[in-house]
Amino acid sequence: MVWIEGGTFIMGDDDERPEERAAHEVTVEGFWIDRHEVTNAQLARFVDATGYVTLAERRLDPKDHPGVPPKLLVPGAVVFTPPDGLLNLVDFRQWWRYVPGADWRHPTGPGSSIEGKQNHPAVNLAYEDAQAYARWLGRELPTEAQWEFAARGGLDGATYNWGDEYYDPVAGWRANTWQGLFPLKDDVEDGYSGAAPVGCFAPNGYGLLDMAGNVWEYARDWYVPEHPPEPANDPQGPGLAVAARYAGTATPSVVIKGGSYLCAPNFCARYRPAARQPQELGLGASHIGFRTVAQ
Ligand SMILES: [Ca+2]
Ligand SMILES: [Ca+2]
Repeated sequence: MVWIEGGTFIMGDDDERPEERAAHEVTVEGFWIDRHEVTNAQLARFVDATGYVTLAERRLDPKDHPGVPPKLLVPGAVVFTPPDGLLNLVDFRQWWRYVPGADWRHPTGPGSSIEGKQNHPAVNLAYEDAQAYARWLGRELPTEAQWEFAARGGLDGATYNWGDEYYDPVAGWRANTWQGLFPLKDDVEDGYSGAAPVGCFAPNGYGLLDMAGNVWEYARDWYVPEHPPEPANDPQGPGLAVAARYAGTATPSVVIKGGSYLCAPNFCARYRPAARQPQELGLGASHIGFRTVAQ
């Protein structure tokens, strides 16, 4: 882990997507954070030691899913599948599939495995799985403020973790993202199609790896579709009640940060520290992992 000295920074970005507004000052205390995304090898140690079964491996209880036919109550995760053609860039069902049997040991479903991928980020995990791992180590998931502060690596106000230019021909690619036309064709100019082993790209100013791209990472916070104006300087983020009010449901989504190998300039471009996206509870995906923090 890496010690991050606390400090005050500008969280959010007024010039990018609406959900990143309003940019506001936040102060975080010092904390430890994992240098890299939690890997398959690390998750395996947790599972071996505790017998923990991830959500994507558990049988689904019909009581929790009233009205869903039993044959659809099969555990799995959401897996990216490049489409042959594309009608629009709105309907994500063209490139996301719920795959029964997809879990952290089977990243793209039955028949796939993590053999030779011990240093890849663990994926297809639900928020509660990530939290269970963190708590086993006496840690937590980072708050969104902690995560964003750490991602910026001391470059307060920069668009990217490394500066203001997405691509510098001299420095080369700084993160595992998607080059070419998403979701049809990944030109793989950065050398990696899909997730890469952790730490294939240069660290940020705090020595942290893959704080942009590779896989998204869970933050601890509930998601609201903007940074709430009050309290402006609360590093804990909005509480459940506030997020539930925004979401109109008792179980709002949580925040994910950092973007992934699927983020492309023509689509989400969320490989920026201010970028954020909601992820529903109880569902893992092939482009989402996590890292932990300790006080
Ligand atoms: Ca890539
Ligand atoms: Ca990442």
